[in-house]
Amino acid sequence: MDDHRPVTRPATATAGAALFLALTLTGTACSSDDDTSTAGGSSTSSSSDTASDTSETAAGDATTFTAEIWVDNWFALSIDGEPVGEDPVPITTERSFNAETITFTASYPFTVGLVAKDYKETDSGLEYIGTDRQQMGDGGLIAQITDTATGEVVATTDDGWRGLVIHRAPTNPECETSADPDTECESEILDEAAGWADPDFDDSAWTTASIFTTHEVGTKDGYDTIDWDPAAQLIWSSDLQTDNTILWRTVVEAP
Ligand SMILES: [Ca+2]
Ligand SMILES: [Ca+2]
Repeated sequence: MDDHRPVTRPATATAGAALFLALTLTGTACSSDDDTSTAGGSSTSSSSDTASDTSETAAGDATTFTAEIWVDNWFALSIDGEPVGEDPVPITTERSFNAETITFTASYPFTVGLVAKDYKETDSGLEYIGTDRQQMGDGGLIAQITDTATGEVVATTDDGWRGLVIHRAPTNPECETSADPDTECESEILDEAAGWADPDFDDSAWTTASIFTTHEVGTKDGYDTIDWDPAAQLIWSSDLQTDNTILWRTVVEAP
């Protein structure tokens, strides 16, 4: 049931690589998959001075960070345009409410790019289609990034994050109870813009995040396993239900 995303699939072609990185928790390997990894950046080996950079120490100020992320239902994380990890639990897993920890290296300032997906069975936007649980389903995201050495929280999800909805469905929510949602539900689907997670991408036209309560999101499972900083807030677009895939960006400045 995960094959109904012909629009978004090409842009997530690095998913396999990202999964590898998540499992190895390095964020340093796998730089040969596509042009995004070489164009991206400084998360592990600075691209600004290829002649001398043989490791993160060459940059002089690279720091190791720990990202803790909980998304209803799935995410992929990039730093300066380079994939560093993704939720290893497939979005198709029922009750995919796990939290994940990803370690990466970067130098300030660095750009966080995060794809967040609420589960949908098809492009109708619905889940549990054909059962008595057929519904739109809702999303939600919270994340915090910590300097691994000092323990200082240097970034949290808040209303400063900018997002772009690239899968919205159904745009006619009354189809939620349709016996044929794949025909009757309407959607708005965009491609991921090339380089959207790169530091120099212009996100000024994207909208800032909306803040939600734990009750509104219905946090559960992995959410409760993380000691969230008080500044970390649950975010999404303005619509938890119909906005299913969102690209998120924020820039982390030196504290
Ligand atoms: Ca969901
Ligand atoms: Ca939804």
